[in-house]
Amino acid sequence: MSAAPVEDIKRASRGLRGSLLESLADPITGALREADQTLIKYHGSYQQDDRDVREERRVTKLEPAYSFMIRTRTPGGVLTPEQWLKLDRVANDYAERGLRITTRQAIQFHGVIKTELKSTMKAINAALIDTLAACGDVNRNVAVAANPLVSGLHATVYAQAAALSEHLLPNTRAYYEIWLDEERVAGGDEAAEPVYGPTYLPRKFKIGFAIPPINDVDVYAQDLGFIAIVENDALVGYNVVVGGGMGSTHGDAETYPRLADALGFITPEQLIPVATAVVTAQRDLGNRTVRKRARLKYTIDDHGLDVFRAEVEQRSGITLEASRPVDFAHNGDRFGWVQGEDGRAHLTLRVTAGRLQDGEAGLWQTGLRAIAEQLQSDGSGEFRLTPNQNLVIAALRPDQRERIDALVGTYGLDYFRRATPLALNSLACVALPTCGLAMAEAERYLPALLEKVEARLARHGLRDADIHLRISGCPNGCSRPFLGEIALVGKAPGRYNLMLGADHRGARLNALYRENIDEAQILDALEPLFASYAAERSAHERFGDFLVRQNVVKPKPGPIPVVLA
Ligand code: SRM
Ligand code: SF4
Repeated sequence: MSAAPVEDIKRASRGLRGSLLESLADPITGALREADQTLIKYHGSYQQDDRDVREERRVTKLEPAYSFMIRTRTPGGVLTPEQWLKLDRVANDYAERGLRITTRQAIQFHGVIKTELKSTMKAINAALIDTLAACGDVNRNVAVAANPLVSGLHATVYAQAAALSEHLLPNTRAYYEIWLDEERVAGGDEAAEPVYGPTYLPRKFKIGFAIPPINDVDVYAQDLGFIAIVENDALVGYNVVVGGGMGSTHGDAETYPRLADALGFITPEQLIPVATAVVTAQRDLGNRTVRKRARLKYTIDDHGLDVFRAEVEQRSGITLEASRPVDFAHNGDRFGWVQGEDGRAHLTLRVTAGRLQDGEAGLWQTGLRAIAEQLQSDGSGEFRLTPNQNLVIAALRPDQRERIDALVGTYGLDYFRRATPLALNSLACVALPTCGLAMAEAERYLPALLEKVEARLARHGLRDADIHLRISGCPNGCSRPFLGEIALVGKAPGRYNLMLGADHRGARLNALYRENIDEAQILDALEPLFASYAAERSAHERFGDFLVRQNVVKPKPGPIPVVLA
């Protein structure tokens, strides 16, 4: 697809204003004007329609059931209890289907109608949370390891990530004028954008910070990743990795998932200049003609890693040192209670597909409201969203544990105690009914799929096998499926590509095993593999590694060596 229309919209937008005000004021339709549908993304919102009723409304000649998804900018997913309560209120007052934790530690609201969009934005901002640049061709929400074990280090890395997120925000005042009624600054429409320039980036851009040994952010899937290097319990710097990304298009070999390459090592002080140099190099070298080839991963493949590194060094004035050795244990979360090194306690809850809504699987919204109120009255504790769509009730004093445990039990939020490892580590993107790009179900199908795969595992004594399963409704890869030991990638309603053989550390992509198959075929394809895994695996050998060792699939080697049993 040509990128020209989007480039033109950005250039003509007068600092992302476009005709959003006119679109919002138009009472005839629940939609925005076409160009404004692109521009609103930079304000953190997508126009969508309810795909469950699309056909029925078409037949009855009604316009699609338009509504808006809104995504927060919450670097590292850290929220105070006060902020939680305000976002919970937003979900009740304006949205459908509760709150949704995303794979980049944001909260999404679905189903907000156009006439309530501005009130919703105001209510989110009243919680001192904005949505600016949560979507669009800019730096997105910065992901940060939620690992609660290393409290001091988490605080340091989080502070750097939050500062970088602020540094890379667009300068435009449009957001504040349109949603928060701030006065237009006299003398011009466009604030200078020293980092982005008038057409912003060629494509979305994503940054993640990992703290080994846990790779919960899937650092190799980021455009720009920082891996904390710790010596004697202190942060000495970061390994910088560039060019990760998941998105691809079925049948288009020009697009592919790719893991990030090592750029080199930097000290903490060098973070902002190096990150800015990577972003501006992508701004200037990225493909602005073919949008599907516009991500940094393609810029690096087109120009070569060495050329890109030289560009970053020249722009930042910093020569990167050789990367330091790193290894990761896994890319999942640590569930249950852990005691941080500073004595604070942290409880990680499993949230299936990130959806926080009252239902048979627990009173998630009501229960978390009660917990937030408790933290508020205790004057201690915070929430951390994880990049695996889970929730940490973090930084608690030891005396708070019992009260929080009681609330977790009362509202049925203790699924993590019963769930199989397969269920604990699974990821699903939103897909239907809101995602306009979904080809198959993901979030809504995950619970049923898990039950069926668990039953097949149980037949081979593998109920407790720790296997990472991911499902996405299309190959854009929002649940980072190409890093799943087992992954289903939507192809058509009820049909998926079955991908196998990633490792469990986020350091090796999987490979296609069977194309365009339905549920029965998926289960039948997995069953003999479970049987041979049960019979022939080596001690501690993970499912993905086993499949590679057995030549069931032949994925490309990843960025850090894997020792196959
Ligand atoms: Fe995503 C587009 C949901 C993380 C790759 N993503 C979308 C849209 C906005 C559909 C659209 O463009 O119309 C989805 C909205 C669905 C809905 O109804 O809410 C959507 N993406 C999500 C979320 C909510 C999935 C989730 O289940 O949590 C995640 C929000 C993250 C956030 O808070 O910012 C989400 N998306 C990701 C990730 C994972 C990550 O960033 O770690 C990826 C793969 C990494 C990457 O970017 O390569 C991802 N989303 C995409 C792509 C493919 C981009 C590409 O390079 O081709 C698209 C389509 C596009 O941009 O054209 C997309
Ligand atoms: Fe939508 Fe595809 Fe992303 Fe799933 S992976 S949320 S179906 S764009």
